[in-house]
Amino acid sequence: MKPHVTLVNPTAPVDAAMHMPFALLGLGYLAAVLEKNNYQVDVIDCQMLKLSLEDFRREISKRQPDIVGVTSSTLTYKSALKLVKIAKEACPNCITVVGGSHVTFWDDKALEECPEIDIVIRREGENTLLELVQRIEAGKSYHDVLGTTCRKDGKTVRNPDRPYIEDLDSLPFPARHLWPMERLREYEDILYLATSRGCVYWCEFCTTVRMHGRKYRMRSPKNVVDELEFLHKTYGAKKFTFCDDAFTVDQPRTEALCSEILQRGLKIEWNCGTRVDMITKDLLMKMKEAGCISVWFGVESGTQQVLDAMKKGITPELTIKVLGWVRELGLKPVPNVILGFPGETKKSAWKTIKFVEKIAPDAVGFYNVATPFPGTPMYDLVKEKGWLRVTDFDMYDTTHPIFETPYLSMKDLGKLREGAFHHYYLRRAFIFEKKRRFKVSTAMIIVANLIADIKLKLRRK
Ligand code: B12
Ligand code: SF4
Repeated sequence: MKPHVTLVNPTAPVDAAMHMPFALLGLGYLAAVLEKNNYQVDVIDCQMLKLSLEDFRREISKRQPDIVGVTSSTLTYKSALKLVKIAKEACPNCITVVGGSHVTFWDDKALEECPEIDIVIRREGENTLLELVQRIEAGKSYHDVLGTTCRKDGKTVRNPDRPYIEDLDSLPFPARHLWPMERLREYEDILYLATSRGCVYWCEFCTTVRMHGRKYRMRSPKNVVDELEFLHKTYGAKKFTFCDDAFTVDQPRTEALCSEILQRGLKIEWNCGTRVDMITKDLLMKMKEAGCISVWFGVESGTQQVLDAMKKGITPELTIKVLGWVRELGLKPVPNVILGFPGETKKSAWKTIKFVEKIAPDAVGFYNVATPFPGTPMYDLVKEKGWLRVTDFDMYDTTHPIFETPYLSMKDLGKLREGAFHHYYLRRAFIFEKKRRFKVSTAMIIVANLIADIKLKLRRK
């Protein structure tokens, strides 16, 4: 009989800063590949359904799958382990598999920390999971599948990596129909898609490039626009986010993608993220013409010294120039910032905050706290230097300080981040007041921000 697979998205810790739920692309692709090969597959999205552990137990008991696959980032790792344990209790004969950006670099430890995990799938999961399911169906051994780590004869075996999928067009579109799409779209009327995998840079803090490879693999413009059209026809979607880490690495492809959208007459709005050194004013103009309204940039820092330490490969001058173009063209720039990277001082952090206010005065900067995710050189450095203070992964949501260096304490880093937001909101309130346009919504944002700060302080005590 063909195995029945249930894929699971764990909940994030209660206090973590979280995004609106949506149909996750990672699980969506895995499900689509299994469906294409005629396996029965379903999804339990604990985050979206707000399921408690007991709710999950009931749900998985009802379904009794043969294979349970749980995804996990660092933030959801602990929650994923709890679900795997429950799945084994509720379906004692099931095989449990975990995958995602955390366990890829925590494979042996995950097997050690959770005896209920049978197999860890590292990096890109589609072909590995498919082979595993096929082996299980055929009753064959699955201890030597490429891209997995598992136990054999009481020992942990890390099988060699599986080569990346070269032809991304060969993948089916993510199986979004396994999520209650109507309900999801009540949260947010935006659909997410990914047009590429991997990156050509090698930033010290980044998990993605170590997950998906230091090579930019991309879908063809035709394949991407086919998906846009499909989503438009199926769900009536008009707003999209491209989740790629660096959407414009291949500029001719981005241009061709825009031409394809225009040629097919798709009236859509979209946003994307990229690097400042991989975009031109002409390309931005073309993107705007094709429906782009906002671009997210990994600005990271306003000081060259910290950018160099991050191995980011950009300069503050270039960031000023590019964000200037973005605003000039009437697009919305979203600067993403990392405060507290090793080498950061209070002085450099404030320089960055002021820098962000200068380059994007109307946008709230995304001030992340430098978080050492396993698998990154930043994690190795922080461990090696003895700077790591917080080992509870529930705190790795990029808002909580996790380590301190001789140049910056955790307390100061926390204060800097709070300071950055206060500065922004107070400045904004001031501007509104000046224009006599101070709104209730602005006041509410300030109050919400203050409450979040108080919560943060209480947690730190
Ligand atoms: C979209 C996105 C989000 C979305 C959705 C998150 C998600 N779980 O998919 C939202 C906005 C919610 C989000 C939030 C956060 N994110 Co985010 N996000 C991304 C982003 C840009 C794309 C994810 C994606 O769709 N990739 C495409 C799919 C195809 O790849 P994939 O998700 O890795 O899935 C493949 C494999 O991992 C594997 N796999 C995954 N799950 C499973 C499960 C099984 C059973 C198997 C077999 C295989 C498997 O197979 C999949 C198919 O090949 C990635 C960067 C990236 N390019 O991956 C960051 C990334 C995942 N996010 C990151 C971070 C830090 C966060 C936040 C903590 C912080 C923040 N400030 O936003 C939160 C945490 C949220 C959470 N619940 O875990 C880090 C994760 C690092 C880590 N070790 O955890 C990443 C890698 C970015 C980076 N540069 O380092 N994020
Ligand atoms: S440019 Fe972005 S995706 Fe590429 S390595 Fe740096 S942070 Fe990661």
